[in-house]
Amino acid sequence: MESMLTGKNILIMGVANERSIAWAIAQSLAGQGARLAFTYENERVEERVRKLAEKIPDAVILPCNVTVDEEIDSLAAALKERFGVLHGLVHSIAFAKSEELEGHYVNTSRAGFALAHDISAYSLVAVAQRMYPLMTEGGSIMTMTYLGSVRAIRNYNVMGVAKAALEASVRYLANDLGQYNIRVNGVSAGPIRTLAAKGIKDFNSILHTVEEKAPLRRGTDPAEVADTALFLMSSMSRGVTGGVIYVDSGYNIIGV
Ligand code: NAD
Ligand code: IMJ
Repeated sequence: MESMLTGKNILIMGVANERSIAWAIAQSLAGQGARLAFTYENERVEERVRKLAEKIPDAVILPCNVTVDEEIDSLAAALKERFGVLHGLVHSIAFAKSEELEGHYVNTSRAGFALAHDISAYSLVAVAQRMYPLMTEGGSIMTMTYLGSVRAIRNYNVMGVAKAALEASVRYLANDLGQYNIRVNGVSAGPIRTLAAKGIKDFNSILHTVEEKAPLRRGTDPAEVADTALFLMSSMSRGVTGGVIYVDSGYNIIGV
């Protein structure tokens, strides 16, 4: 059988190490024949990203700190040269200062709010505006989000507000880019032990609560997030845009 993503060129942003959700997604997409480009945030993670990406045949590896417009410009130029046409974009990037991820949201600083929104929400717009002109055969853009966008979750604080902006941004981008047959969606994953979960207070107890209360009575496996990404990157999801798909063992539907 022909693979689902044969002939598709897809950009993956947000691999930091082998636990990154973006890395699970990359493996799923590569397994279905996609040609992949990876970006890394800075030299600190470059070596690790190179080591991982080298496992994938023909992978392109490029730098991109999403807070720097010129780096996104250069990325778009490099992809135009290497790929010509782009079919998919996976955005799996978030950051807030650790001091904003504990205590009360009411104490959020102006600078902390701005930084979290810049990296975690605006970056999707900044990247989409430079990549959609390369999606001349239509395309699929996806980002990663979390339940803290719609519920007040302890310690998630300014990240929750940034994810709410990100999800609203998905709707506006979907409305703008639909005319070019470019779809834009979010995947809301349940808690997963990655670098972005490291040092988070009570993470263990949150995982435990999900395993106990979620309809499927278990946590979220990055591979199942990755397979939803595969669906979104493929033509199987051709009628789906502007939405958020929960991959969280059903936890989000639970009341008391
Ligand atoms: P991760 O730490 O592996 O990935 C976060 C990535 O963001 C890293 O690769 C990091 O390099 C990148 N990044 C941060 N600042 C950047 C910048 N200025 N420029 C470029 N890249 C930058 O952790 P993860 O859990 O794989 O997180 C990926 C996404 O999934 C995030 O959007 C996160 O909010 C979301 N998410 C995570 C969970 C979870 O429980 N781990 C649950 C739901 C959603
Ligand atoms: C993050 C903080 C607080 C509670 C949290 C999380 N819960 C979950 C996460 C319950 C599941 C992980 N998550 C969904 C994120 O989006 C994480 C984003 C993040 C994590 C860090 C940790 C290290 C740091 N800055 C960060 N910025 C964003 O310095």
